[in-house]
Amino acid sequence: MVKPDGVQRGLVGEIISRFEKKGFLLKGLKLFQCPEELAKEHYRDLQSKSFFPKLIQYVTSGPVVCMAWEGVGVVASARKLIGATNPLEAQPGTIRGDLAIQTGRNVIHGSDSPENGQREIALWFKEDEIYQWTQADAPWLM
Ligand code: RTP
Repeated sequence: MVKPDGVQRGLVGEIISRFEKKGFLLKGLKLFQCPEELAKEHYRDLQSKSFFPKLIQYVTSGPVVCMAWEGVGVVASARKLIGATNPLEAQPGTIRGDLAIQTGRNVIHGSDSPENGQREIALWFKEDEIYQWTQADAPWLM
């Protein structure tokens, strides 16, 4: 998900491009204003943290771009493409390392496990917003 600061700063194309160029398959994509209840459910594991209210305010402060990406090892690879939570600790070349400076404005969220990826797709997308399609066969890439 491109967070509200990423949308406001015009980074949506840049971020989508990095996942596309890596070779992942885009299965769902939408601009979406996140309701407070959904933000709280999405980040329920962090509800005891002191920054939780600010996090909810941030994620609901403007539209986000929800993306569902598919591919071999996509969750772990996306974490690498995204970089560390604190952008100042994120490696140059990563999305956060290149495009952000504050943990509280770190431009993108990525699922941290395949199970959470499935859970989050079900939370953020309706069933008919996920498209089943495949790239042209390229067996030499496997
Ligand atoms: P995300 O879920 O957004 O991909 O981030 P993450 O796994 O890298 O980090 P996580 O620990 O799950 O935190 C979720 C989001 O909460 C905000 N945060 N603020 N100390 C703070 O003020 C603080 N710590 C975390 C960040 O927006 C982080 O991405």
